[in-house]
Amino acid sequence: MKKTTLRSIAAIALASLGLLCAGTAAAADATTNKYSNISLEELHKGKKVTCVGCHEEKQQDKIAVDDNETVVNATCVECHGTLGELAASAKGHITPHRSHLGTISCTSCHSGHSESKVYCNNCHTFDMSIPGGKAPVKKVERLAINARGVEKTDVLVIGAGAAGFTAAITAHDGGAKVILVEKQPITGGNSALSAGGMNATETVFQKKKGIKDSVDVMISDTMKGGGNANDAELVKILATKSASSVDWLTSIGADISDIGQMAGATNYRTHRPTGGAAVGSHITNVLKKNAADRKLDVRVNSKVLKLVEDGSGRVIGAVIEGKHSGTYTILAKAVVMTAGGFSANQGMIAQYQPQYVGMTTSNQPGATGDGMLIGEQAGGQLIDMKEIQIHPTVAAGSRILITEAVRGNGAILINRDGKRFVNELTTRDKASQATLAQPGGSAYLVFDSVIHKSLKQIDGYFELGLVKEGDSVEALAKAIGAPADVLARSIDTYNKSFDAKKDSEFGRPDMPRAIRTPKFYAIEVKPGIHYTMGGLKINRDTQVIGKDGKIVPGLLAAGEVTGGVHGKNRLGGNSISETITFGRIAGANALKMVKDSK
Ligand code: MEZ
Repeated sequence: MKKTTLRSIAAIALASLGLLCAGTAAAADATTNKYSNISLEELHKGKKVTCVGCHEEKQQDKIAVDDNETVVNATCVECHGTLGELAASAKGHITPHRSHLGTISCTSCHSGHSESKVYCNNCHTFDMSIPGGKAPVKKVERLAINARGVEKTDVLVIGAGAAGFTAAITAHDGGAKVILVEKQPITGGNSALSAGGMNATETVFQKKKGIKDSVDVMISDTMKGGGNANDAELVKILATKSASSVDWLTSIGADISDIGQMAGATNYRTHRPTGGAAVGSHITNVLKKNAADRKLDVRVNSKVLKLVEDGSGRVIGAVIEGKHSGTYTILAKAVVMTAGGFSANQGMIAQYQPQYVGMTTSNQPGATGDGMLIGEQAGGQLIDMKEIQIHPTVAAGSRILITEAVRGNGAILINRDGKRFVNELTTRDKASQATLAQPGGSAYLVFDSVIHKSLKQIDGYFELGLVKEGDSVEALAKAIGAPADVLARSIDTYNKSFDAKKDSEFGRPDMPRAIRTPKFYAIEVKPGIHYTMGGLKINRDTQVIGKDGKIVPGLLAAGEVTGGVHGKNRLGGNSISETITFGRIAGANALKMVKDSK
C-alpha cells in the first residue's frame, strides 16, 4: 500500500481518537495528560493503521527504521504539524515544542513502543506530562534489519557538537565524503547549551567598536587563567586563529557581533549574538543548517563502540551501534574524535575528583567521556584528567547555567547574610571556592533592571521562574530572606566603587553598570560541574598523541574531548572558540589525509 494512502488512513483513525491529524498545529498538544497512560503504539493502533505507515519500508518481512527515524518523524509532522506550528499554537513561553536546542525531532521525546520522555528534563525539571509518558513500558525487540555491514567513507567524525560539525563541514567543503555520527537523539552536544560567548581577538567586530585587544593579551590571559599549565603552542593557535574563526562563522551565517567581557579576560573579547543572546544555540543552529544545506550524512542515535585499527596501530574506522540498525562498521581514511567531555559521568568524576560526586552539572546527558576512553583504547594519551571545572553560577537546585555574562554585564554576588564576598570577575575556580565557603554553600546573583535589559539571556531566567524580585532593595532582601540593612549597605558600597571606578573591597577589574534602578533582582546560584579540561593529547595539527609520544596515525581530535588548551582552568568563552578553531584544523587535516591517501 502506498505511503500516502496509509497516511490518510492513519489520519482518519487517529482523528477518530480525537487526537490529531487536523493537519494543523491546533491538533495535538503534548502537554495534554489525557493520553499519559496509553502508549503511542496503542493510540495509533486505530483500525487499519499498520506499522508500515510509520516505518515505510518492508524488507524481508521486517519493518525498517533508520537511526535518524526519518520516516517516523516525517509522519508525525505530516499529521501533527511542524514543531514550529505546534509551538505557535501553545500558550506561554515555555512550550514542549519550542527549544533552544533547535530542530529536535519528534522521536527525541515521543516513543512509539516504549515510554515517552521529555528530553528537556535531562537538564530541566519541567512539569510536563506527555502522551505515553506513563504508559506501561513494553520491551521492544529491535531488529537490526538495516544491517549495514561495512561502509566506507573518506572522513568519519564522532560527536555532533560545534567541533564535530565544524570539522565535518570543513572536510566536506574541500571535497571529502563525510559521515558525522552522534550517540544522542539530537545533535548539538554541550555546544548547544553554551551561553556566554566566544572569545576572539583582533576581530572585525572589536575593531568596529574601537576595542583594543591583541593576540598576546589573549594568550597571556588564557595561560594565567589555566595556571600556566596549558599547552602554550595550542594556546597560541587558539588566539592567533580566533579572528579568522569569527570570520568563518560569520561567512556561514552566524551573528556574533555583540561583545562582552568574561572573568579572567583583560579586554572585551567575548563575541555573542546581537543583544547578548546565548551563543551556543545560535551557533549550533547555524552549523546544523549548513550541514543540512550540504546534505551532510549526519546520523543520530549512533554510538561508537570502539575504533578499528589496521593491525599496525593506524585507526581506520569505528564500530557503530545504531539504535535500529544494530552494530556495523564505518571505514574511513581519517577519523576525527569530537565527542566532548565527561562532566555528566559521575563514575569518571568519582575517579578523578571524588569530592565533586553528587554535585549538579550544567552539561547535557551525553557528556560522558566515551570519546576519551575510546581514543585511549586506540593508543591515545589522556592528560590533565583531574582538571575539572566548577562553574560558580548554576541555578540552585537545577542544572541551568546562569551565564557568567550576567556578572560580566554588572551583577554582583551576595551571600545569604546580604554581604558581597568576592571579585565576581575572578576565575571560575576562585569564584566557586569562595561561593562554597559561604553559608549554605550558595549565593545570590544580584542585579537591577538596567543590567537585565543589557542582556537578552536574562529573559530566559525569568521565563524559567528562577528570579526573585523587589521594587526596592529592602523588598528584594525580604524576597530572599537576607537582612535588608546589610544588603542595602553592600549594594551602596558597590555603587560607590562603581562611581570611583575602583573596587577597593575586592578588586573587581570591570564594573560596567551600577545597581540602582528598580526593580532589583536575585537568582540563587550554586557551583556545578561545568567542564573537563583534560582529554586526549593532541599536537598543533590536532593529531592524537600516543602514550609513546608518537602520533596515533589516522586519528584526529578537537574540542572538549582533548586536553591541553586550558591547563588547570578554562576561561569563559574559550570553549566555543576552541571548538571552531580546532574543528577547522581537524577538518582541514582530515581532508589532507584523504588527499594523501589517493
Ligand atoms: O565558556 C563558558 O563556559 C561560558 C562563557 C559559560 C557562561 O558562563 O556563559
